[in-house]
Amino acid sequence: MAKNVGDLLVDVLEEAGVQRVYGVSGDSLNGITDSIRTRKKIAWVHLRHEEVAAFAAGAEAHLTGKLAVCAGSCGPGNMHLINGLYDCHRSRVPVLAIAAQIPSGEIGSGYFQETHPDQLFGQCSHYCELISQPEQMPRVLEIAMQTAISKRGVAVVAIPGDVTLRAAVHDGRRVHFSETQPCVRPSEDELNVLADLLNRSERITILGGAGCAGAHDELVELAGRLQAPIVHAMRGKEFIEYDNPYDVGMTGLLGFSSGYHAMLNCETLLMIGTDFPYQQFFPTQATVVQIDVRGEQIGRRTKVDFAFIGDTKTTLLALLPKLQQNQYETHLKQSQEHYRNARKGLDDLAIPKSNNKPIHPQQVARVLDKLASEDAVFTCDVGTPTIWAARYLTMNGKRRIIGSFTHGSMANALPHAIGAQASYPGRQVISMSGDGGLSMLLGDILTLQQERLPVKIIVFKNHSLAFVELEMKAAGILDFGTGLSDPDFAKIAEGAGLLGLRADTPDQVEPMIAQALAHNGPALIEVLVSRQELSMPPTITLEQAKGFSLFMMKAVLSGRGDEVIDLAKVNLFR
Ligand SMILES: Cc1cc2nc3c(=O)[nH]c(=O)nc-3n(C[C@H](O)[C@H](O)[C@H](O)COP(=O)(O)OP(=O)(O)OC[C@H]3O[C@@H](n4cnc5c(N)ncnc54)[C@H](O)[C@@H]3O)c2cc1C
Ligand SMILES: Cc1ncc(C[n+]2csc(CCOP(=O)(O)OP(=O)(O)O)c2C)c(N)n1
Ligand SMILES: [Mg+2]
Repeated sequence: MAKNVGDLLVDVLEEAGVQRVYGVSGDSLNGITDSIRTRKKIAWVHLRHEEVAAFAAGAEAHLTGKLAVCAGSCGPGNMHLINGLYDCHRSRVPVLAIAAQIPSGEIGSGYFQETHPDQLFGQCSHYCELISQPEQMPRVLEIAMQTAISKRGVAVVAIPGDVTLRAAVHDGRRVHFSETQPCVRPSEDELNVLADLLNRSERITILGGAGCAGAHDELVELAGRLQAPIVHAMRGKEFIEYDNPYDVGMTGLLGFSSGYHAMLNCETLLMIGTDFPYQQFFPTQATVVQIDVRGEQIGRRTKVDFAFIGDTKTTLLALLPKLQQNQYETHLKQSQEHYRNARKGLDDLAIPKSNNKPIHPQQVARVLDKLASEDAVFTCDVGTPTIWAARYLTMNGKRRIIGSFTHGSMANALPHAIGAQASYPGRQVISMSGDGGLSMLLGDILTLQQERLPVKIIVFKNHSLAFVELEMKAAGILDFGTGLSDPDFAKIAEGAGLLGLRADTPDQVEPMIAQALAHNGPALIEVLVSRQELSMPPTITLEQAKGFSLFMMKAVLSGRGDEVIDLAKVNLFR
């Protein structure tokens, strides 16, 4: 049978190594799904909501580093992809979205389900084009794929259903090359300037982020040479924290006070591969150096005195031979000591003091960390699960963490877990879900059973949108609209074909998490955790706090009820 445009589209994806397409089917997608149906190398992952499809593709791309694909039918079908695609785009993971379009002859008539995907997706993609003629295929698709991969982000191809069913004009893939890997680094002269600056500095702190992926050993060697504590930003945690004697924790509101102080006390701040967004946590006096592979990232967050464009690993390999051993140890030693104390403070909070309710969420996260496998993939919802993941999950170079860290969308954890599990069927995947987050995209709990994905969901059931409640309290306004009248999630899970468990007291936490992790199939445990784990310290009056959102404060949530905000050295409200 002659090939149609839909077949050609699937051929190209298959040849490029795409193994699955996440989506919800629809009339306008028939030309594509019908072609996928007959394939052996490419699968259709059938979800209940297209937003989940986009998040799932994002998780796959995050873990594999390769192009992942999602699809939605015309109008509302692909519109549902948008929030998930925003997340992929802002997290810079390569994702192709196929947005089916209404019949080509109807475009512009206000037809049933008519939208304009080429305009709708413009803000969350690097490339977004309509294929209106078979002649454009596969060139436009290949440009989209190439753009998503090389610019890292989303590319969208909109294609009317009738076009996918027309005879293909061209035969197969036009481009045949593997992913390029250029070495990008500053010039020799620039490296000499950088080396000279670092060789003259005593108190140096490194702030590293996700751009340090793949450069762990070089980063540790650099820190040793410079006697520099390494502070990490959230997306750098999985690449920087492990096997790293120089790590002094994360900075930011959810970070460690040690991370904040190591940055505050330095004379030279060396930012490497980070876009840590909160300006108020940067030092004002230090000389700031920034290394990033993207020039447009330089100076976005703080003043920068020296800028260098380069890939972290390539740049550090070229820089290291130029660096002398820094003899000044005090800054590093003090930062490490501060980190040990901060770490101990947080660890103490994870030990249950009695078997009384409610359970502290820190205990849950700590037990998860202890029982999870060597190469577990954790996903965490935006809300307090992000705090527990940041503080209690131990990384080791094999474990991974996925969250909606840049876009900050609720309900990401289950969808991300679906994508992680679909791409790594044998791996342990754990979703740290909020009760608000889980219920927002609850429908896709059904996917776990249908697609045979043994994801383990841990629900932090605090009967509230707790993170927002905390922000309201911090802003000095009465919390409103944050209570959740929760269902029995364990029963819902049982009804959806999962193992459903419920932990009410601290002594049930460990055995139940162990049972869920050992279960041969998907499982959900709801854990009744305290609602107000982190509240404002009584010493801050409403009047003082007014007008400050938590993220505007120069403060780190310490985690202790009486001393919750560990104020920075400078007076917070001066
Ligand atoms: C509720 C909530 C609270 C949060 N609180 C905190 C907090 O307290 N602290 C915190 O740190 N984060 C927090 N975050 C996350 C925060 O919003 C940012 O997403 C995060 O800090 C960014 O981490 P990053 O700099 O590692 O990654 P990114 O923002 O992804 O930046 C990576 C940088 O590396 C560059 N890069 C990529 N590849 C390379 C390469 N090969 N070589 C060189 N450069 C490269 C990129 O161009 C980019 O500039 C929170 C998120 C949520 C949802
Ligand atoms: C889609 C979306 N809606 C609203 C918000 C604002 N928001 C951030 S965290 C949060 C609460 C999350 O509640 P839950 O999942 O129960 O987690 P908790 O903080 O209670 O642990 C809300 C409403 C958001 N980030 N994303
Ligand atoms: Mg909640």
